[in-house]
Amino acid sequence: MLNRKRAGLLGLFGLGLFLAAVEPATAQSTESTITEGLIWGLNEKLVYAAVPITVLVEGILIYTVWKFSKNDEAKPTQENRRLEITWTIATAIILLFVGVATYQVLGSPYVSAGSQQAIEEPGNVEEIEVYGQKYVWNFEYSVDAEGVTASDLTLENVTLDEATVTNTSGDGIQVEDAEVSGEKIESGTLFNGVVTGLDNETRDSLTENETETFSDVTVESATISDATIQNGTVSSSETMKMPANREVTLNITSNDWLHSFHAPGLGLKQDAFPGEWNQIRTKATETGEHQLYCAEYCGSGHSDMLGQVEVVSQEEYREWKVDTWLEDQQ
Ligand SMILES: [Cu+2]
Repeated sequence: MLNRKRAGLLGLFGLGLFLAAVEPATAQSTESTITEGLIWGLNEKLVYAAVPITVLVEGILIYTVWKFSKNDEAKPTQENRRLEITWTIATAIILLFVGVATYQVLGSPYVSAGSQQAIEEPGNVEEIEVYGQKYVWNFEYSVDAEGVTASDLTLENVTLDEATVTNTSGDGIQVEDAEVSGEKIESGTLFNGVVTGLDNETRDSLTENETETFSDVTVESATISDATIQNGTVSSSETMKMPANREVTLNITSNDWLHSFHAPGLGLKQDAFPGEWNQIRTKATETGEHQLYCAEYCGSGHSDMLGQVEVVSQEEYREWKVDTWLEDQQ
């Protein structure tokens, strides 16, 4: 037979156990991206609203069972207007809280890309193209970089379309608007190149630092220094690089059929449909490596459709892109 004191202690012990059980769910808010922070923040708010309600309801239930278990005759409850109005209003307030808190998160552009809500820094967004395909993830990045120097690198077939060539006698030729393997170099200096399409007479007639514009000039086996790369692209497979502390938009599509980009460690998930582009907008708050999955059953190799998301510093990200771009030119 339980007395009141024992029942109270038992109740407290049960409450402690329950709180210990829900604690891990609220403690996981590590926030490696703004998106993840928003999602876990909402989860935390809802858990803190749900716990007191659960304790109250279960408490009343247990108390009622204990208190009235020895009644031989069940008596009907009298109408209690005050109690009915109280629980109606309390429920409305709780639902309103859940609705407003959820809408704030679901309406955020970091959770629902394409949302009308304003974003923190609208400019300076890094865009990465994501292609799902049986059974691998491929990524494409754009390269716009200044001051790229690769003096030990040999470029093949540099086409100077409407280029401005300055004869700097031995210091290399300066180029503007050059095209390297179909990619544009805004300006730079080419060394050691064999210039074709520019006849010797014209070249020799150029005095030092004189500038002339030519079309269809080709430079073979040249090296490059201090170039500005514009509209270049590089790609990677399985591992996606991503800069930290910078706005990122992932444009996601599929080359064959349904897949789903899912990086739970970053709080990111979006379907990949062929012929359509879905977006994820986010900003990583720290560097690190995260597992990437395909979260849409896509065939026999679905479980092997794994990848990595590497969040690196902005400098490392830029360097990686430029190095990869230069390697691709060789
Ligand atoms: Cu898949």
